[in-house]
Amino acid sequence: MHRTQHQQEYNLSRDMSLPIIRVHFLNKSRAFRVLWLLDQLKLDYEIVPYRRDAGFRAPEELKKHHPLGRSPLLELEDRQTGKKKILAESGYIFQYVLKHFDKTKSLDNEDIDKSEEIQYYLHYVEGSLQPPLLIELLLSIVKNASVPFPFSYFSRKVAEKIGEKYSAGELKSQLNFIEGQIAKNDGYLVGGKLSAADILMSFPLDSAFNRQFADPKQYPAIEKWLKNLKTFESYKVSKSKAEANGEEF
Ligand SMILES: N[C@@H](CCC(=O)N[C@@H](CS)C(=O)NCC(=O)O)C(=O)O
Repeated sequence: MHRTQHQQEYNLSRDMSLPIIRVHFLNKSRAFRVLWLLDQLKLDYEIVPYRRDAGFRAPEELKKHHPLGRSPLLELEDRQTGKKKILAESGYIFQYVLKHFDKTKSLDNEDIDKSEEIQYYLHYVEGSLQPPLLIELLLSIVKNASVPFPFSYFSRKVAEKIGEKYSAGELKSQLNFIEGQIAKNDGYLVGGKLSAADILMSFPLDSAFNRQFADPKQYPAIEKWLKNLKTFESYKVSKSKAEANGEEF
């Protein structure tokens, strides 16, 4: 069964009716998970690398492909006509790839309820989980900014208050929710097996721990889940491709 599934995916990657797939990949960004999604599906793709500037922003070249100039972008080029399509938004990119390139539903689920749960996470990740993380990131920049005294005292206090009143508590309740989901789904987000939801959700949760916005010891199921995800061969393959394109882990 396992072998057949791999064989089908392998054939799919050689299918010349598939478009040429290019990932517009910014270092230190959400884009890594798109590489991982494609590698897990054994799809052929090219990487177009971009480096963040000194202000940690994406370079202007990205705007040539999409007006918002954000990464990831997924470019699909029709092999016959040369017509190109650009997809933005990680959740939408995942949804598109599942629909068009995961014919065996290896990262989706045959069970309709479970498939819907996966879709839910594709929206949840950017709609609900990222906002408190972004606020925590901005507050940590304010707290660590080199501002002269006494302004530094006030800016730090304001940042701490916003954190206490909103983002830290909000993040905690979201992490508790995710912790419970993983615990009751045998170590994965949906249906006790790897799905697109795990791949997409790994980035914000890994960043939350790495940036010390949350203590992994308080979320043992999430910590174990992240460790397990990093053992997948596809994860290692994507990681080495990302490193070859300037990423530092
Ligand atoms: N909601 C978008 C967010 C895209 C986004 O903000 N990407 C960041 C990288 S993680 C980016 O390109 N930042 C560069 C910049 O804003 O200049 C998605 O899910 O793809």
